Amino acid sequence: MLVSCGQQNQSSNGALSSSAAEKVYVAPGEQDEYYAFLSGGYSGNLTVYGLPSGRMFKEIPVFSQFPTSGYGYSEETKPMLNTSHGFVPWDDAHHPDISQTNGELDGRWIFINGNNTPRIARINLSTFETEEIIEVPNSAGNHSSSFITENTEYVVAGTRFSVPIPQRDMPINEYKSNFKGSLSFISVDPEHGHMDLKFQLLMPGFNYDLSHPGRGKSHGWFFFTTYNTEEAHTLQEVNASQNDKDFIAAVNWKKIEEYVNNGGGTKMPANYAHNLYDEGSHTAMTTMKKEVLTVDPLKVPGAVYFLPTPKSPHGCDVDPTGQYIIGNGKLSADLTVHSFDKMIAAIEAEKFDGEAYGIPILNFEDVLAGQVKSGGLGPLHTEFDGKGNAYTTFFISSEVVKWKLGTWEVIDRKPTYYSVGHLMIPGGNSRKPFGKYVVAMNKITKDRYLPTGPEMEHSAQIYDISGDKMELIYDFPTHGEPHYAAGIPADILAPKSQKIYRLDENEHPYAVKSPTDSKVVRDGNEVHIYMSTIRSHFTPDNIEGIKVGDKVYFHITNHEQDFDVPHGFAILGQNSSELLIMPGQTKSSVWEPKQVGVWPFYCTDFCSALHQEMQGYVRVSPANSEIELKWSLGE
Ligand code: RUQ
Ligand code: CUA
Repeated sequence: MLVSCGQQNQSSNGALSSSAAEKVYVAPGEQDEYYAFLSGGYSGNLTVYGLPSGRMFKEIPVFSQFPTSGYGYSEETKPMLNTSHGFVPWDDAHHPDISQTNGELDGRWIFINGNNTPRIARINLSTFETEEIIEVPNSAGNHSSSFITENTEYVVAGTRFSVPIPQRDMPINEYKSNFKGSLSFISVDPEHGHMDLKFQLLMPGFNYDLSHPGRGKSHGWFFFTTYNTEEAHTLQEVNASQNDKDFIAAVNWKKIEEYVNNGGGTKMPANYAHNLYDEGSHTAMTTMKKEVLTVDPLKVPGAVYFLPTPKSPHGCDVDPTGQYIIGNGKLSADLTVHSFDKMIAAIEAEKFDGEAYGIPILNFEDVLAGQVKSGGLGPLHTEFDGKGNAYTTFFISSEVVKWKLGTWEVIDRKPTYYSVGHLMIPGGNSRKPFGKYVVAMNKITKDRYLPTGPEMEHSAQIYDISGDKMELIYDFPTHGEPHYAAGIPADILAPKSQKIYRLDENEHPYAVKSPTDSKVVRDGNEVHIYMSTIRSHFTPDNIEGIKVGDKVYFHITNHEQDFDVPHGFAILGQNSSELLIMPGQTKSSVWEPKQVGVWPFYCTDFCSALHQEMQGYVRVSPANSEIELKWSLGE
């Protein structure tokens, strides 16, 4: 810590004394080498950056309403935010993970978890749009999520807080041995990516903090760190730190899958939302699911084991070979590395050190591969470069420590500014990492940027890790609070990025394929306006016959078929956001005029030299007026 503080004072020239500036400089017109997707934490979103430039390309709305695009405000996207608790337009998103094939990034989708109202989202990596959100029942603080198995068979979601399952009214102090922790395995359809909650493992009432899949030799297993094995229900900061060791839970999901496929498990009533966005109609639909298949681990012998791990471990990371499982005890200085081979040998020899709620506990020494005497404080997360090295973050001593797998020796350490949480190497959670850069995501910014009042954006730092020693080369502010991130080479994603939606493939029920089909239809007090738009007008742009008390739906189809030419739409007094409509897309907004008058609407996206002319009027008459519906353009 003292070392890092000493270096900190010289950091302004420290980082730039080498050729650091050159290493991050992506000249105007040039493109970055990697995409980095940073979770937005309490923004509920996902942000897209370029590496090494640190330039932010886009914010993708996921669990939060987003006026910039109208996500969560438009009629088509509102259903994405439905849950069993009603419309929940916010969440806390932590861990993005990119889909894989044979343990390598395939760049089809990225998944991310919502913690607070447990949900998992899937984002399409050619449209960069959220396509699906599934709620996770029987979960609370969905934190050990959303990590995927090496052929994207499952996206896995573990509960952080244990709760009564099913939920019921009971005294809090009866937590111990009554509350349970659910680990959910959500299958992913290999062709379309559609998610389905296949089974839920009901575990003892610990906190399940983080998780990662086995890979290579350990494919078929999943590992979860636990804390609060004390099962304390109050003053956790003291009461959940009593045990010298907690566990990593090793789950053989292949075994459970087989059990379930043979009719095993118990169906339990549940209530959770499954929201799916349809590409053809550009519209999301919610289905409420009523049942979940639960599995009692004791009914599947050989499926779940506990690996003792010191001291309230946080991160749970698996190296690219699948051999080493690293548990970072956040209250311990040393890192614990378990060996998959040793774990299997101990299981086969049935060498157990007792059990917890019937689940066998392995001997710490039997499964230990080694310990890294890190010299750091507060280890949290580990990533890998694919060259036999691991990189671990230390929150308290604010540093990244590089160490060698197998010999456990520390090779290098560099300070972060300050209090780093996760770190990310593109592909660092796969069989094939791209070990050129590591991005550290920090919790405290303080003096790094110009002050902006009491709150500063969080910061991220890029280190060049191509040599033996890490080199800090860049520092940039982030959006929300990024926890984990996922990176991927640009040449996997960029070529398949979608440019437009084809108008002839638009299946939206209110789409207007030709401006001559534009119309206004009244149905009681509901009015549907079928509108089209192209540079630089709306069709129609004058509408009369609307009355106070009407519910007016604007359904707008963007007739552009050119890359990067969205049009926007907003009308005075609208109780939601604008819309941003992509070429070929139809989007809808509701307006309930409350006052008579002539109200303007306009395009919100500066789309052409005549963008300011892109406007129209709606005449609103008293509720009892006899004015006929009438619409026109150019009359
Ligand atoms: S967490 S800073 Cu939400 Cu992944 Cu460890
Ligand atoms: Cu269309 Cu501005």
